[in-house]
Amino acid sequence: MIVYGSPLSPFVRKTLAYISEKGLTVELKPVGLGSQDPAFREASPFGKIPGFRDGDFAISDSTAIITYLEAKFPEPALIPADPAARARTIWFEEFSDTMVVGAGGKIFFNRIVSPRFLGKPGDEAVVAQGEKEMGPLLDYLERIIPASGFLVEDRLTLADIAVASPFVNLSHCEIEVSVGDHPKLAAYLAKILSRPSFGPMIAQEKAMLAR
Ligand SMILES: N[C@@H](CCC(=O)N[C@@H](CS)C(=O)NCC(=O)O)C(=O)O
Repeated sequence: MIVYGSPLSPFVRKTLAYISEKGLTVELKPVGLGSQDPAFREASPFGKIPGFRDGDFAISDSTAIITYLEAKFPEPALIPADPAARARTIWFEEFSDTMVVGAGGKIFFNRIVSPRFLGKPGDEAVVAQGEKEMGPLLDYLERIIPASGFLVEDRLTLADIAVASPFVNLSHCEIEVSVGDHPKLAAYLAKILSRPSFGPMIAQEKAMLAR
């Protein structure tokens, strides 16, 4: 199986961490923004990462890829079977993919992508807007993180993988969730992001950005 993309994308990172937690192995084929690589474009017609291939089957979108893998490899179940737990898991994934990535992406794009990869200075007004939008999202997570340290069913699910992933992009911008302001969220992120599914990947990303 192949994943096309870069772990600097929160969607690629989510997919790779999920694959690791499933105990599966994939080949990561690095693909940059705008790549016209035909095998990648067959998987991802609009060039978004991650793309994915399993033999003749090719598709894009982290949620679609994870849906395929969860159906093909049901154990360990990272999307619960119980209706309410399943719905909550998908809620957290959607919340993170749209709201957290939406706010965090404004910061990451202008602090890292634009200056480092596009050769254009970032727009600090957009960064400030992203930080403003992030505030209520952090407060929400601080309020609802259960004592178990897992968002759903008191065990690791896709919800935790999806929610933790975009916070790595913020840490690349040297924006850490502060223990002073959000102690539960800071402890939660430290625990999820130190798992073997995330830890080595984050170290590799940091090394890539340090070059
Ligand atoms: N809903 C998609 C979003 C994928 C996405 O927007 N990826 C970004 C990188 S973080 C991308 O490829 N952007 C390039 C573009 O839009 O051309 C998913 O979950 O995979």
